[in-house]
Amino acid sequence: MAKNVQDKSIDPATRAMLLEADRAGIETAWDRFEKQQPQCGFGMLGVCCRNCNMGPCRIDPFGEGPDRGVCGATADIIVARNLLRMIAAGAAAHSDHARDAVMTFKEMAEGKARGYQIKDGAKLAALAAEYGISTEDRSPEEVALDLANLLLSEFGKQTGPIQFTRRAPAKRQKVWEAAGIEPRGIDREIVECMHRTHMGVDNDPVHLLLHGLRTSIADGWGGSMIATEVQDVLFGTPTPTTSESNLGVLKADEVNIIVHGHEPILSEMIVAAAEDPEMIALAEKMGAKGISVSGICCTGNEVLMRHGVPTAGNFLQQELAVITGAVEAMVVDVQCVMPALGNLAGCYHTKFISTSPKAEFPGALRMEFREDEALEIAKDIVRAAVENYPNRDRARVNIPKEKTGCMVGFSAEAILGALGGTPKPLIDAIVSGAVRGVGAVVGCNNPKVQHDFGHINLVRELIKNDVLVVTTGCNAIACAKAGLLQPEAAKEAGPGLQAVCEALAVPPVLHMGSCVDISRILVLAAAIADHLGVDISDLPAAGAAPEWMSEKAVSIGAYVIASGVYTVLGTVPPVLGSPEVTDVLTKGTEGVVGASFAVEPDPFKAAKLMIEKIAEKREGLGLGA
Ligand code: BF8
Ligand code: SF4
Repeated sequence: MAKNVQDKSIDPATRAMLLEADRAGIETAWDRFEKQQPQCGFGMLGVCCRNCNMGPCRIDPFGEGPDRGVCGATADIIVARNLLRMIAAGAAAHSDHARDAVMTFKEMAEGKARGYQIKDGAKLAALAAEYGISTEDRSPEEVALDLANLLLSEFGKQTGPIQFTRRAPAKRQKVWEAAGIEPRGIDREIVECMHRTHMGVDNDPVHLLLHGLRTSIADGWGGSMIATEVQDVLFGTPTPTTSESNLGVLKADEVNIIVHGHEPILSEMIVAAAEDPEMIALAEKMGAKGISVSGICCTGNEVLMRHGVPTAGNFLQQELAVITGAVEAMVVDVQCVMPALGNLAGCYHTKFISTSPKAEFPGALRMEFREDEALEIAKDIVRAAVENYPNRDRARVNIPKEKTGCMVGFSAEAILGALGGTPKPLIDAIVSGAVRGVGAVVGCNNPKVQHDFGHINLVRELIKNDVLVVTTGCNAIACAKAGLLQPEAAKEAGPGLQAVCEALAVPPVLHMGSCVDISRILVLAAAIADHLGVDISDLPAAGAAPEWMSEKAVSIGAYVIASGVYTVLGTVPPVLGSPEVTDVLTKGTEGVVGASFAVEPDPFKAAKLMIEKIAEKREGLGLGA
């Protein structure tokens, strides 16, 4: 049970809900984490293999037991293969999300997905130009159909390159080409990961890891970037807007619907359905003052960025939202949705509604979502939530008071727009030293570390040292809750960054979106590098994932270093059982892609590593450390 809530999270709303869980005798991820202790030592080191039925095999890390599996695979081979499979799974998750977004886009273009439209025609035209699609005398839908088909072909094509990889600086493309890691089709690279890691195929750790980088590039500059771009065309490219964050956004007197998961294809429609006068009238009939939608995880980030829909919290708060007793429906699609929610929802009046044909959960009410009747189905879902309002047990409602304002919506276009259409003002600030560099801080929560502690302390240290922070995913939500996404947070920044933020009236931490939107950070980095005529690896920039847990984060980390950005991980990846793999990831990749990983659980030390790297890159550019 939730003893020592202080140790579990730095977030007061989370602490309050953990105490409430304790009182109610309800188990959360933190309790299940404790029950898992001690976690499997072989698993943590990455030295167990189940890739064939001669196994499972494991390597004795102390050198006393077996040093190879039945087939002869060493710790180095096993660790590299396991890591490759993590990258494959992460790249698959982002890219399959992208595929569904493109399928919806295609159906929209064909007039089959009623309810979806082209919201950003300028972006459609820009993408058409990028793909060489003629726009002359053609309707936007005709152009969109051609674009959809070409985007879909990126998944299955057998030879490269993926078009969006051409957005990388020319020098970066050459690096990939020289290393033989320029990706071909997205699906092809992921399938090849599974092939290579099958028993008896690729058994060279370096060779395996290089393919991991190639697959991850197909994610970052492929699948994830496609998801971001298509979603922008369909739902609009985010522009700065304000909202609120944390569990205090839930309303005591309104129907609360939480959208959780990753695909705005669903959450956009739920947001629209909740604004329908018929639904609002029904809510009033049920005794509620209205309908309030809020988000958890990245689909929350999507609707936060585009509509200012409040975020109720990050990954580890999904169960806590239900424990408030005030949620009529938790509507989910794919990724980062804990299967524990079914049982938990059963202890409250909350309807746990699953919607994706791909993702079923025990204890979920299934309301499958289809693009052809999107708004109708979304209304059915909202109606189910509204009709559940009278079942709310007021005696069990406990909504924490914490909610914090935030400014969000910093797409690459919005950032460049705020700078007058060119990265030059930002570059000038970097050259002058007012802004030392840029830190990209992203990723999950993980009960292995104190919730939000790594995120917030790392970001605070960076801005204090005049490093502008760009953020996505659950880090962005942590920053929102801590007040770091407000222009007033500039007061916490060093004098140079503070002055820049005050001049532009922006926060020192820029929310760039969901995890697929890390592609926005790549686009921004490429724009800055191109402006300077250098490679991304020359820029005074560093990345971090202080509390990462998901396989998607492994793919992200891999493509960030493959793009040339040094990255610090706050939780230890399962690779330490292989000295060779550890060495390649922390040093060897430097010689291949100009960047490597570091592992540093202490956020203050992690910030120092990033600041040192930024200083090194500044010197490299002749800017003075
Ligand atoms: O894609 S940061 S816990 S919600 S995996 Fe999941 Fe991690 Fe959050 Fe978004 Ni990203
Ligand atoms: Fe064991 Fe080799 Fe089979 Fe893995 S592939 S389970 S190491 S025999």
